[in-house]
Amino acid sequence: MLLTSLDPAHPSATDLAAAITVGPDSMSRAQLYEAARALAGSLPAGPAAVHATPTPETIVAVTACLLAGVPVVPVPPDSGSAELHHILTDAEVTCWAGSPHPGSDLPAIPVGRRGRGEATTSIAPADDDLAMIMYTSGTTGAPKGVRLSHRALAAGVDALADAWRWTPDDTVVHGLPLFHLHGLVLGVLASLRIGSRVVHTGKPRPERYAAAAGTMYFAVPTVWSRIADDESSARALRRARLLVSGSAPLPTPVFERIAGLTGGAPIERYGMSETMITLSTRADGPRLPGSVGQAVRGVETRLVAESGQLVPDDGASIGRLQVRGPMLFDGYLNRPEETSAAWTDDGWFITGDVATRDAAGFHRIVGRESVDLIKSGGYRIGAGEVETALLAHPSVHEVAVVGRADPDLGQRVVAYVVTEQQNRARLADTLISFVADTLSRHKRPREVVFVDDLPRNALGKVQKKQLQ
Ligand code: MLC
Ligand code: AMP
Repeated sequence: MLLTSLDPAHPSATDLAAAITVGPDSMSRAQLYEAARALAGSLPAGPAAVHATPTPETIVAVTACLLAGVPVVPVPPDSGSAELHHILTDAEVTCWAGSPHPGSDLPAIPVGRRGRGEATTSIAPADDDLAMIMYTSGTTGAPKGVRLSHRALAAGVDALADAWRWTPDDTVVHGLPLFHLHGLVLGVLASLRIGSRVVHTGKPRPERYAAAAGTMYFAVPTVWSRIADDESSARALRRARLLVSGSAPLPTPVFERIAGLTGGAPIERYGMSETMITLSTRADGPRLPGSVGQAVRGVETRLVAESGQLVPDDGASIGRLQVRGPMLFDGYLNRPEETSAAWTDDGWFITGDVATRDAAGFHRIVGRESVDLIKSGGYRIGAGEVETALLAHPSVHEVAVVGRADPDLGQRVVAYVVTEQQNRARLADTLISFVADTLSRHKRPREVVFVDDLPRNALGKVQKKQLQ
């Protein structure tokens, strides 16, 4: 069973007060289990969507799906119309577990209603069953559904328990969104497997992290950078056992400032929705700025040069990072071609990131192969999906979307637009809202730059490097 701490048949099963705290609300382990079981008994068999607001209800709903063996589809609450429609239809969602997204009229099974206790709860999901379909952006097209099995999630969590010496005595604190790997799987489900407590701060604000008493704190680099700028909050984290950063590169000055203010160098770990966390520095190992550490238990990595040769483990030669291990996904939903393109013929997953590795197996992520995947505040945003959204606006003739370095978000979305419209200030605002309302608010461009032409090469391909 994936969520071992909730399993009444497990030898160490005991209740735990305040196992989950979200903002002002807490639930014991038994309260969570009972609420989730009641909902699980009412869920139909097909995939269920969860409107993944940072609330206890979301945690009950996701837990219910996992107990019932119903694939759960976490939906970003800020999803706009086109993205919401895409996720619900692509995943063939049958209902909402818990409250629905206001933009959907699919039936919703509320949390708190007594279940009929029928069928689904009595069927324990098998390890190979699909646990979750998590949507993530590619370089082009609409987001892809990443198919994660119970087995992959369990293996991913167990490898982190090993790397971070994560035990039931820990309390994890974070305020990350509950619709991605970081906040949902690492930030909540891992604790329901390991037996640790979780405090979700609603939003990942420095003062809220400081006010919570945790042993492990999780955040993306944007949040660590904000904590580093808030000295008193940062100093309050001195009592923590581990400060963990991931989802985007942690800049060296932020690493050093956090280490200086808290007395502990942060753990940096690397992963993807498709692979869970595959690389990490260890609780009992060295932590250097820029290093995402070694392969976690069960994972192997290799770095491949453009020539196809393996690059030497000298800490300097750069290669395309490929990984394999038991926590990898089972392919993209409904995308056989993209699924097969994601693996090499000899079974390695192609991450799309480029890296170095030294003789002791420590990796540095140097960047991404494609300029078309943007990481903004830890969110993965495809340039192609934003371009497609903008091209649907009648005033847009041509467009190129890039990620530009941003001191707070790491990268921010910038759209270069060719238009004949004269009132450009107004058009910029219109286009930003247009993307926010169709895709999602966090995918909206932060800037629109109007140009007469896009820079193109002799073959007509847009030269994005000239725009960054
Ligand atoms: C929020 N907004 C963003 C944004 N976050 N815009 C661009 N990039 C972002 N990251 C927008 C909102 O839509 C809103 O728009 C406005 O900014 C203010 O919202 P907010 O909620 O007050 O923003 P803020 O507090 O600044 O949020 C920043 C943040 C948040 C860093 C706290 O983005 C965040 O929680 N990021 C974490 C993402 C994450 O968990 N990624 C993990 C993916 S899994 P408007 O229009 O309403 O004003 C993964 C694998 C792995 O990567 O390795 O972990
Ligand atoms: P996502 O699909 O949102 O899961 O994003 C995965 C991507 O985030 C990876 O392919 C990397 O590009 C990036 N990423 C995650 N962790 C790190 C890290 N520690 N350092 C650099 N990039 C990271």
